[in-house]
Amino acid sequence: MQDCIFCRIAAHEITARVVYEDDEVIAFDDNSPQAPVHTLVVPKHHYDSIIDDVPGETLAAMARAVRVVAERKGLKDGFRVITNTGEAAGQTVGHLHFHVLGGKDLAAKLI
Ligand code: DGP
Repeated sequence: MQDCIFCRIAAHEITARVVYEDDEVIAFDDNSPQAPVHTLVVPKHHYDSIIDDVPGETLAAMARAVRVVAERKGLKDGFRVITNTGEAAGQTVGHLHFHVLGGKDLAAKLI
């Protein structure tokens, strides 16, 4: 989708700080970080959100990318993965993405 910012990042039309990339997935640092580590894991194919009939293979590729991001960012003590779904949840970019958050103590709060 040409008007989708994450599709454009996945196509390298817009630059981002890429942490990991393979044929299915790109992971890059969020440009408005909410934690010392805040990286987004994004499928290269466009899905609006987690409820958009996402193939299991894509979800598995995203999970593998989360693990690589955690390793590369040194999140050995733990981290949080969330995916906002819909406007009421605060989803602002309509392309499926996992937020990987860490680098500080997140245990006290739900989000
Ligand atoms: P959400 O609100 O769950 O849809 O999260 C969208 C995130 O995407 C938000 O934390 C900011 C980030 N973001 C939006 N546009 C860009 C961009 O152009 N580059 C990068 N690196 N991050 C972006």
